[in-house]
Amino acid sequence: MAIWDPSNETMPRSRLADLQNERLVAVVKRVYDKVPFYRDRFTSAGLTPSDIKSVADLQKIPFTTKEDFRSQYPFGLLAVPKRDVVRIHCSSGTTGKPTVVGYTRKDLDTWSGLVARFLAAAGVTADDTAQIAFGYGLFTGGFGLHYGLEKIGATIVPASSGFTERQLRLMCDFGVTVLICTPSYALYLGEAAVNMGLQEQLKLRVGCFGAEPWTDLMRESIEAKLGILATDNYGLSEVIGPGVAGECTERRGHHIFEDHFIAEIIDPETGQVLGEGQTGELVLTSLTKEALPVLRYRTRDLTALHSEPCACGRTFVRMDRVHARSDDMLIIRGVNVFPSQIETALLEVEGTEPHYQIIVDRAGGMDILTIEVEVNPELFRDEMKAMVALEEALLNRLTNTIGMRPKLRLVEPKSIARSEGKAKRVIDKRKQ
Ligand code: DLL
Repeated sequence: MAIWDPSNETMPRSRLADLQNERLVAVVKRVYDKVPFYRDRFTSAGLTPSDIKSVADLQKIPFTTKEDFRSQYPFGLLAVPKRDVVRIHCSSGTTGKPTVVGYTRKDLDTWSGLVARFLAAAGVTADDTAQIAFGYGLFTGGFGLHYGLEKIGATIVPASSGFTERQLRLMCDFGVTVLICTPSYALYLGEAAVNMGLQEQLKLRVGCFGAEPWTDLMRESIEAKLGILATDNYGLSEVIGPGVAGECTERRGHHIFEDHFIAEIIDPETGQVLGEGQTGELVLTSLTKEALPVLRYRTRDLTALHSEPCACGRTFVRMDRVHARSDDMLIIRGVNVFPSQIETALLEVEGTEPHYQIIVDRAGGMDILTIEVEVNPELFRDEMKAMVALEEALLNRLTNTIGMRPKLRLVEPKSIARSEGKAKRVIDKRKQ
């Protein structure tokens, strides 16, 4: 059976179960043989690959976490020799060290096929002109969507992120019909289109958005401003990038591409596997990745699974759209940011106190990250020059650590409210 086969999407559940069993047994054997990390994990759990005979045995396998990626930085989780890796991508980690993922040539083909699947499910065809306004770089969004669209045969406008006026100009001039970006940027583009009086000139019909949570209200607003059907797709670097799951035009949850990934839902506190329809943390096992297969990866994303048939005919289970996480990771303009990264960066620069607050807000559809930090009393009394130097040093350190330039406010000693219990470091006004 082909590694990427769109007909798999409608296969009977019994055949899918056989395929998953076969692929799981093979991937377990491969990681045990090729990745010392997994061999050690299996040994510590008293397991050998022969203990995993089918998906029914999956729960015996220990979880893999983002911390494991960090401890194996950069290439410890590779299951192939480095010379077989043809691409590397990253996502930000908890301490400034990114999570590194690698792809073989075959992985890139599998990946583009998976992205093509959700694009096709959203109604994208070879007749479309698609503008990619995701950043092209270490983030999996730009390149991931690019090659998926090539597989579909759409005409690609690789605009990358930013330069909003130019984005809109290109869309009007080239008759762009499909927009690819984060939902927050889509909203921003929509608002800019209204302000620039360009709505009538836009030919957009479909949006394929992902990489961050968004509400139904936001969806309605994007659709009204851009005149499109807005669809959602889900993925994460550690598992492959975009292309883990996506909505069909029914938009009743994301179909998970189960011929390539096994999905489980666990209680984030106990690790206990939960039943259908119960909300918990999504755990994913990759079945076909060559360079970097993952077993039972804890995504930290909260969702629930549903297996009743979908009107579109796809037999894959659906997951609810993701609105929350079980850890403190923030997603700001599509970039993953952990409060602990910010704290580390702040404390590395001399002249600050360990009292700070992280404020995330949204204005004109754009996320705004502001960090307030107390300056130490001597410096605060000092002349202005020292404060300017401190501000510059902090901004550089923060930008390097989290991958975006925040707004910074240096505030007087003792001006940030002290708490008697857990400090409330993050104020996410987007949720209020
Ligand atoms: O965001 C991959 C991606 C790119 C998905 C483009 C879709 C489109 P990471 O940077 O590793 O990868 O971030 C993964 O982003 O664990 C979720 O918390 C969040 N996320 C991704 N898609 C969605 C979505 C890419 N549709 C993390 N809804 C994940 C809500 C999402 N959250």
